[in-house]
Amino acid sequence: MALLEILHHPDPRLREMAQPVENFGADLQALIADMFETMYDAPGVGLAATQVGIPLRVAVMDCGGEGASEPMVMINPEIEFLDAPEVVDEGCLSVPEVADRVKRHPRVRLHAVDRDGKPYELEADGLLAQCIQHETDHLDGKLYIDHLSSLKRERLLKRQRKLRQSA
Ligand code: GNR
Ligand code: NI
Repeated sequence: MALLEILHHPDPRLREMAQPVENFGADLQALIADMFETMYDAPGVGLAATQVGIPLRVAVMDCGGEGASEPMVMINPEIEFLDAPEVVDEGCLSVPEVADRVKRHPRVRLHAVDRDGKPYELEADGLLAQCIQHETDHLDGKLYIDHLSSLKRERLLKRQRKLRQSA
């Protein structure tokens, strides 16, 4: 197991379109183990392979609330939106120090495969639904700040620069 380096905006590797996973062998299992270790260490509730410089469509998540750990692996995800988007607070390990409000769908149905390549489906709401959308965006080379107006995005990044200078 190893801790992986989490890339920060504006690293161009965060903008790559990740490729579907086709090989579910030992390399993938090792990557997933390292991603869980890196996510829990950060700490975060989700991590996409894109964030550690691996352009494959795999993400790990643990959105279990109240201390209940619920590790999940999502590979080659497809999302069905089940309702209209609403404003929620969001942050990202690749855009550290700041957070802002974006629109996400409160309920989604996820179609994905697990770490062994077996297809599964689940309906999610709350933080898990938000995380599924956030991580799938990463796999498409998108960040939550892309959902902000350019004015709000510039203000956020300026606030981030100030926080980092004073740190
Ligand atoms: O740890 C994280 N918290 C979070 C909070 C609200 C919405 C999304 C997230 S995901 C984030 C970890 C991360 O950057 N995953 O890509
Ligand atoms: Ni993120």
